[in-house]
Amino acid sequence: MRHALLRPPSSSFPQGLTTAGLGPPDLALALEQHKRYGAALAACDVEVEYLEPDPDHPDSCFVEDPAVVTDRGFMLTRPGAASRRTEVPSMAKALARFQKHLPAIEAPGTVDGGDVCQAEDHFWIGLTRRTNLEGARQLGRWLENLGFTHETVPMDGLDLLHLKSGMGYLGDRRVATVDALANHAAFRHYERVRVPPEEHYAANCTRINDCVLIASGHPKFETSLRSLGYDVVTTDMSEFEKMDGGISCLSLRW
Ligand code: CIR
Repeated sequence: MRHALLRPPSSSFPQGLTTAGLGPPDLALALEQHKRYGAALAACDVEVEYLEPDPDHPDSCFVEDPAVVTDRGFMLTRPGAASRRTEVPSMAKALARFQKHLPAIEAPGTVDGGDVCQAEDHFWIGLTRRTNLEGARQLGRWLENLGFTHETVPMDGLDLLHLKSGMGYLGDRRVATVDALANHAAFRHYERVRVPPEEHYAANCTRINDCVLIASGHPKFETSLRSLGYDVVTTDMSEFEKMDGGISCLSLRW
């Protein structure tokens, strides 16, 4: 992994979508945390590029959702939340420098990048309120053409915004998961690393080169990862958690 694309939160960040019930975010602190997040990625040996803040789109710092990026190609999504669909044109502009023709999920399909998790040559696609079956079908066809395999992970009845709100791929055929996803058939061939219920927010973790990036303040999960030999990098995410965002959503990485 060499590149990461980030977009700082803008003045409208506190008006974004949220179900967290944790109160309004502090914008100045969010900007500080975003800077530290970028520095954490750079410490994991990734070149970090910043897009301009976009006050017309309060959720636009969650750059993971309007695109799916792989080392074989990029695709634009069609986010499940109507207020986020107009984030796609500016993401298209940002990614056009890397790939001339950008395919996109088309209506009535919807996909949020937060529902898409890569494990080597395989992709899990969460079916949630944000990603529907038609979107997963379109994404799956595109992935197959690039030589990847894929499967859907139905998430009815689970209290999770996105697939990656409850799990993260750690590399080495290991998946960090909350209990609600741990026994899902999709992960049966992988070693599961349990994220304890009181630390469930940390399940949205991401492997970057030799590091695993997790939200700070989750000591049990951090200890499990360290005992497996991972180089754990922590960063404070409190203001993004208030807006339902986790570690993976703040960057596109490839
Ligand atoms: C939303 O509801 O769309 C944003 N407030 C949070 C998106 C988080 N994105 C992600 O987990 N990939």
